[in-house]
Amino acid sequence: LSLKKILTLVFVREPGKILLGMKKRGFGCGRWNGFGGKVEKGETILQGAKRELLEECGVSAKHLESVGLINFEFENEPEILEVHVFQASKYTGEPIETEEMRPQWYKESEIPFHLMWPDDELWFPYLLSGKQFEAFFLFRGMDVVLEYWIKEKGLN
Ligand code: 6U4
Ligand code: NA
Ligand code: NA
Repeated sequence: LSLKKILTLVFVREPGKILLGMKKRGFGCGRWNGFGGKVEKGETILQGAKRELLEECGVSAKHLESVGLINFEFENEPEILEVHVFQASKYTGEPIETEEMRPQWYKESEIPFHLMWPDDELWFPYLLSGKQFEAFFLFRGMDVVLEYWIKEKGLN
């Protein structure tokens, strides 16, 4: 029995802009986020990432680039969330609202960090500048980061 849950998180990019989705239900409800979810049995992480992007906003990624790997731990909870973060700059389809997400383009200079998971503000600089990263966050509830580290992938 694994205490690690594998999840994906995908950001669609255009020059100077990034696509976020308002999560309408479930985990992270009420926050702007990337698109993603649990990787299912029998699919690869990349397949899971593409599937969730399509299910949640109608966008088909031609290619996903790996940008980060984040482990989340929640105080007093044994389960670790391993979130694989990707970006897509080649895709087909215009973003559409679904039952789970309301998509909206944001300028990179106007990202609504106060309406996002609090860790996002800490690692978005890596995403936006195209640096691959690895990170760890320990949360108390949904709002407080108790401990964290972030490092550029391949550096110590
Ligand atoms: P169901 O409803 O079971 O189908 P599913 O879409 O598979 O759900 P969901 O939406 O619960 O999974 O996945 C959670 C999403 O939230 C993933 O894309 C990862 C992301 N996520 C989780 N914790 C996060 C955090 N602290 N900061 C962040 N994204 C987080 O930026
Ligand atoms: Na999801
Ligand atoms: Na899912």
